[in-house]
Amino acid sequence: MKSTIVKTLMVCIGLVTALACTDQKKEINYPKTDLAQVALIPKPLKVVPTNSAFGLDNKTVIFTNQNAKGFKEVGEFLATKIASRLKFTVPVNTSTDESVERIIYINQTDTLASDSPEAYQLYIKNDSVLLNARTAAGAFRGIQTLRQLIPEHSNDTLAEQPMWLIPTGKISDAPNFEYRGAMLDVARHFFTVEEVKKYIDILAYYKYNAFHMHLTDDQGWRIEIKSWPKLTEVGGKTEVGGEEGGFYTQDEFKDLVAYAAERHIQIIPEVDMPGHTNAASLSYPILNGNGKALKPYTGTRVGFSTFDAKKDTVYAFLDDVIREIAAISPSPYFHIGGDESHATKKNDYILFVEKVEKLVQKHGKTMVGWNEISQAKIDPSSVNQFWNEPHNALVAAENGNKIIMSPAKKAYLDMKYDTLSKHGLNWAAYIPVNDAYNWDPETYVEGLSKESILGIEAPLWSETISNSFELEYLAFPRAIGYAELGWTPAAQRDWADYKNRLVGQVPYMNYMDINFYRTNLIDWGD
Ligand code: TNX
Repeated sequence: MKSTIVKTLMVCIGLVTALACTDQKKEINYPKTDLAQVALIPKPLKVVPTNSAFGLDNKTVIFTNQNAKGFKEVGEFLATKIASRLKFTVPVNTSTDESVERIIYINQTDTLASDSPEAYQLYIKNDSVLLNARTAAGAFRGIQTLRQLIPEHSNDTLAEQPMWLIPTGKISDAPNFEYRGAMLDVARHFFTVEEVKKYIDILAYYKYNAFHMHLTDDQGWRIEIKSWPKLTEVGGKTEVGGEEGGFYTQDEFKDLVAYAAERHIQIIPEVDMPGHTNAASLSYPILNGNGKALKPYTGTRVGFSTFDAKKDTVYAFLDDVIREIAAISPSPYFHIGGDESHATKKNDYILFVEKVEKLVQKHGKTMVGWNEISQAKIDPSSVNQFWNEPHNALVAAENGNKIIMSPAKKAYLDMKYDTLSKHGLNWAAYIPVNDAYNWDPETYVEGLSKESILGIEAPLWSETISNSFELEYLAFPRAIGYAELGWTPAAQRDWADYKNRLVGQVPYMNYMDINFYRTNLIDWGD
């Protein structure tokens, strides 16, 4: 059998476009299934159904390209997900078992039409699935599509053991934007490592590739800084509403980074400054620049705190903070916040952003900041995150900066759905599920060209939420729609079609125990 597998593999690799891999032991008369009818989100670029099925069962094996970096791990990730959901083991690169009947082959190739590192192609035939990708990240996106193609129920009549029928055909896919992010504010309320991991796992299923963590704010400092220990000893002990807060040790943060990296998601750390810094100044009063007495803050107002932009100690402190975080953060980006610094004089704000940009660069990172940073003279390589002032985004684009699109009126996951919403704010808008989907990041800011847009990010501020249950109520299903806005070009997006595909996510959301908001804009079929 070993030689048969090798032969099958060689045929698969050699003849990717032909009908290969027909090393079948017994003919299975597969029922018709239609690849074009599966509820895939984000919608792939191109789907060509061939109206038969691949039977996924315990006689399936996974093989991956062995010398391409990260491909084996992608195969193992798929096997783990199959094992936990379908309750059988699929060997990866090891099987010599006589009973092997079908193969999933994950192959590195440089010949895809799209040059995106996340592009992939899936060829699904009766006896083989061939996934071609340029990089492991592309292969990882491809296996999310494959996971979504596995039906909820098995067919128990075709073979002795249950078989999950995956429709045959060809999918060619690549993302519209290179940056597809979600942000979680762990400062207003602390979220545990396990809670954050669950969110990341769901985001990965919808092909997100960036997770931005808002690690510090007036109400709490959430990351251990070894050279300034009071940040967590004092600043980590509070949160909105007066509960106990919390923080991540550097080891815990590294664990989160590694968990996200396994899912080809980068974590972008944010230290918000010079405003939103009450917790830091409370820990080290020398940093304070607003001249007022410091006390722990557990309310939800913004804009009252500031670092002292004129003090050398502040920059010595930030040098340490950025150095320590950069050392455990492989993302090329470091987010400095920079929003709502209403207690900082304008000249001080400009001086501060320019000095901090240098520190970020000194530690090998590209600076990201909320749209206000374009008031300063910043390096064209820095990134501007648009949330409320189109004018600032345009100034940034003119300066050569790339923009991350997070308009509060459309993309803020902390906005209520409607007046009845149990959690959330409404200062920017009510954002029902259809409004969250029906806008175009490419045309939202008039005068901003696609070339200037790095991608889209959906921030989830946590003034009104404090655990996974509440987080999921605001994030889902809207975050699923933002995944499609980041991946699928506008011409292929359609609310009526999306609505049906969203209903198709219910089995996954139930399986993952996601507390999604059952909006009555959608017929959930129950
Ligand atoms: C504005 S958006 C903020 C946050 C709040 C959020 C609440 C931004 C850059 N700043 O400090 O949490 O509104 O929606």
